Amino acid sequence: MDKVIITACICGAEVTKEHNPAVPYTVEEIANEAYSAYRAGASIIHLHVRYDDGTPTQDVKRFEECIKAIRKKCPDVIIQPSTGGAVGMTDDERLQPIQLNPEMATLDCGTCNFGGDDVFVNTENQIKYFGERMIERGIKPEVEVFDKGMIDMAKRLCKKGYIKSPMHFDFVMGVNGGISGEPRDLVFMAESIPEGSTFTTAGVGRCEFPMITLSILLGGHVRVGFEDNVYLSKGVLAKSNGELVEKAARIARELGREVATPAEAREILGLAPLNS
Ligand code: KMH
Ligand code: ZN
Repeated sequence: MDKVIITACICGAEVTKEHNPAVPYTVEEIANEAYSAYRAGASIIHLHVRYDDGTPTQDVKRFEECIKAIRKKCPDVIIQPSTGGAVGMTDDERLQPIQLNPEMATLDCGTCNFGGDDVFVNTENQIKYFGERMIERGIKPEVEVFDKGMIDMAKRLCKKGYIKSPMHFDFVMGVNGGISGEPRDLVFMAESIPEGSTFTTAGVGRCEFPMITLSILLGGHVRVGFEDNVYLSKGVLAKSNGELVEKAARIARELGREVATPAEAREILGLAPLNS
């Protein structure tokens, strides 16, 4: 089996310092959290950014500042901006960070309830629009799916040329409105993607560590971080994203899979080597 790629989703758009005081908002906090994750073994940083008061933003200048600050501390890490942003943002608002030509970016492949009255909207035409913009710029999408039907949508749009093959999926398990985070759900998702695809798994809240453990066993990759979960174990807040990554790396090694470096992650995902 390939080595395990660990993605750290260090900040997200919804989680706040009220949930965990270590959630980063400022450029410096975001860079420090990325560094803690990188040092612990993360080769991809899934990036949302905030203004200093914690408000989520897709502002390209703020992304540029954060990416520069992360690059200084983590020279070879893969930075994967979110194009999901926060619920309610417009398409072009969400797409701003792709102007910076990152190696990867997320491509959300369906609409779902997102807790309370929130609906995260990704219509078929929106997904096509986002997919085309990423192809134009040579950006590898991480196909983010919150339910099985979204895998089917991605497969259809891949056939039509809106997403390049082989696809790399992120299964987000346990969102209140998406597929739940039971083992059989993840097996179902993993068995539903086209041959030759790769996948990573994220589990929300208490699903995080059970889901990533199963993902490692199934030959997948893993995502951990404050965007998905702020606890290291039951009732114990993680002091940093690095602590969550450390635990993921420990589980991977215990299960006989080594952790991929950024260079190895690029090879597994078919990304160009750095500075090529
Ligand atoms: N914040 C969520 C509404 C992504 O990054 O692409 C969407 C999200 C997905 O986090
Ligand atoms: Zn995200």
